[in-house]
Amino acid sequence: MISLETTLSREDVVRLCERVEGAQKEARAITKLTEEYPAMNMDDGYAVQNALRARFMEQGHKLVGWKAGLTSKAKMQQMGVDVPSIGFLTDKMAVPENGVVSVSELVHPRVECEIAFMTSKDLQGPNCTAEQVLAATAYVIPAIEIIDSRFQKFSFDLQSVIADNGSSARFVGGGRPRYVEGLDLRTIGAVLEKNGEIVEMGAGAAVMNHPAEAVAMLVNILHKLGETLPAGSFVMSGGITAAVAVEPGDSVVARFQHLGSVSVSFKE
Ligand code: OOG
Ligand code: MG
Repeated sequence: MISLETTLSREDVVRLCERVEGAQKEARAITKLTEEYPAMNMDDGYAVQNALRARFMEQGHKLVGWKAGLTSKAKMQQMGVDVPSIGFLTDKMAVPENGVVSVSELVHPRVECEIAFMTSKDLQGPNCTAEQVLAATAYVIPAIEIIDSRFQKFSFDLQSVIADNGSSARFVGGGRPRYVEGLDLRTIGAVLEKNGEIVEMGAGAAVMNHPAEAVAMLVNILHKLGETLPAGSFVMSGGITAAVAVEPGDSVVARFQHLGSVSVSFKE
């Protein structure tokens, strides 16, 4: 059951969904949705995101998992928000390890290093805990997320970014999948390199003190969307550090303690 407290009419949700979809497909920057709908709230943002997900599913995209976003202080400070959010991930967003992403398909991409979870049991809210997440985790794997806000100057508010599916654009999983038993995800270090230089670094605890907390938060938001997290989901727990802008010619490597590294590069 969906338990969102929305203020937008169905027609406005469809209208905003089409606007975001157009901006994503044509790699075009648009103004924040709140400029036209100043009263819209976060739940309205999720209503637009739900409509976008339904539309992509109708077009044959497959849901492969979800992402938590704005889960670290570094990310919140960078974006000027203080509440985490979630978005959905489809097969069309997946990039192979060491793959090449075409920047011309995106507006102004940035990269983030994240710990991703592959689940082996169904999870559901409203009271999902980090312990339940860890018990339902098949393995963790390092990931790079390529985010791309469709809003001008990468400047947004929570309502708008949620409607834009949490800036989801592409993601890459790689490195060494590891069981969580015996791993302390809080103290795992991560280093983000661009063109051979270290540009950001951090540790797992940057994400809500433990990345599994971010996944539990995500499952609890899914409950509000009337969704559960099925076994076999790929879930990104959120950028550990601030996101880094990329352009054609750049190559990026995220190196994780115990989990190996994952890389991606960018062309025109
Ligand atoms: C929103 C998406 C944030 C993360 O890992 O924090 C995100 C944005 O910053 O555009 O994916
Ligand atoms: Mg992210």
